[in-house]
Amino acid sequence: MAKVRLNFIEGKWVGPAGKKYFEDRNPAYWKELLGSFPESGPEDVEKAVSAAEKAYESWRLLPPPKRGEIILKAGLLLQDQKEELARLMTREMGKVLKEARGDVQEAIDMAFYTAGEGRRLFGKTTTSELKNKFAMSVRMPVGVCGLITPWNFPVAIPSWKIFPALICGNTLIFKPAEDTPACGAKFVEILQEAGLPAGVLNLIHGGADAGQALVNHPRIRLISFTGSCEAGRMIAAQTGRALKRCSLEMGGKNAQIVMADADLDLAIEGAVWGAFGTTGQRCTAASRIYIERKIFETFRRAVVERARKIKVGNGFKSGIEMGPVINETQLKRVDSYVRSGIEEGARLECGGRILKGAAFKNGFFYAPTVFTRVSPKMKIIREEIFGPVTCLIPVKSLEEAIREVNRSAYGLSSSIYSRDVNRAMRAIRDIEAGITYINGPTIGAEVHLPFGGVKNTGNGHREAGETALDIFSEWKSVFIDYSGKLQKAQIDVDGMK
Ligand code: UN1
Repeated sequence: MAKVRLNFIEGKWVGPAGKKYFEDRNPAYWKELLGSFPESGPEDVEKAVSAAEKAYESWRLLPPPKRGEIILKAGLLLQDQKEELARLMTREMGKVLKEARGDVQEAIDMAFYTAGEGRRLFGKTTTSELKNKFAMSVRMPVGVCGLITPWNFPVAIPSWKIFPALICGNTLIFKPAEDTPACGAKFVEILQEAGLPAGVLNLIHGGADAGQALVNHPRIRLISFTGSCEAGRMIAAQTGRALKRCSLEMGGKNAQIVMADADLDLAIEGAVWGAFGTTGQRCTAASRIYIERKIFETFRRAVVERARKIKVGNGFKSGIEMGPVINETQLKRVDSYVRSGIEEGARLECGGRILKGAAFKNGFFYAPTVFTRVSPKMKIIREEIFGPVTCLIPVKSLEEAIREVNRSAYGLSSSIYSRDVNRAMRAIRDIEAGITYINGPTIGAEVHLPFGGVKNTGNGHREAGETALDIFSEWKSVFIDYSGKLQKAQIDVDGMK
């Protein structure tokens, strides 16, 4: 029997109050069971909140450079255990091993970056309108935070939330996705090994019930969520009513523009990686490619030819370039989007089917899919599919391309391939997205820059970079009057006296 796993509350591994468990399986070989994890609910969350509140009292007072040292240690442990963790990730969610290593590397980068923040966490000092008075701003922690993370970057995305939240002095309840509980648990073990005191980081496994219990818990001051737009909308409404802080990072319908003056081979390579890397299961994946009409035919032929040749299979096998889709529900969802594209009149250039046969038995594999003749009304061009599906669309000019790119309800990542600096600059200025790449694909953000998007992609926050600190801290303005008398702001205005 596969191992029964537990929640982690106040430094101890404990079972769920409801005594129910869910199974964690390998999407490349569904017969393989990784373990059974707690199906948690409000009672478990309540215990975790109490533990986090208790730990908060001393954690918030620990000097930030000391908190940084624990994060640095966690980074070093992640480095030591990179291979083990990457292998666990490939087994648990299917991405090819090379990419899984990249996912862990992103968390290592985030640890090293955030550790140094312990000696910064800069506020500002400024002037006062009154004599003998000093003014500054400082950061305060928020309190107990609930972190809800997705399965597609099961180590990197938790690191974007956990490390900045910790450096700011918060205590946490972390709920990893139901599809990747083992990676989540491993991350928590590493932080524990790094010396994090009991109760500072609590782990609650489960699905929607556990998530809802976190979102609706009155003593959780902040929810940070990455996942679907549908769930995010609900969380925004609930936290809004409760006047709770909430940062959301949701979908994308990211576009790549290719101008006729571009390095064509580079743009083709970028499109294929952007569309099919991580089986298209990145919120930054390129699912719309706008190509200047003059080069459309050449580009189309090359991308379709490349897509057909992509080796799909178990991410552990050498030579495999694309792993499975995360689970059966998602596989069916991807396929139903493809059917809708065909029904709405788009032309299927390649793929468009669930892969069957001995090599794919017991796994959820989908063929890399390319559509052309797509119109702006079609679902496949408007909605996030989160699978290996992309659309190629001819445009006559940069202006038209940018107009089409901006038609989307989302605005996470974007890219333009062009050798013309003027065009690149216009794209930087005019594309409505949180990220724009020049001569690079839509995927591949680095952790020291803000990550997030506009419109339905989020609610105005940016993770990673120094902007993450603004999610996980509250500003306090401090005024120090050393005049020895009552000075009235806005009233004692004659500074000369
Ligand atoms: C995501 O898909 O949710 O920029 C995150 C990238 C990665 C992170 C993706 N560094 O594609």
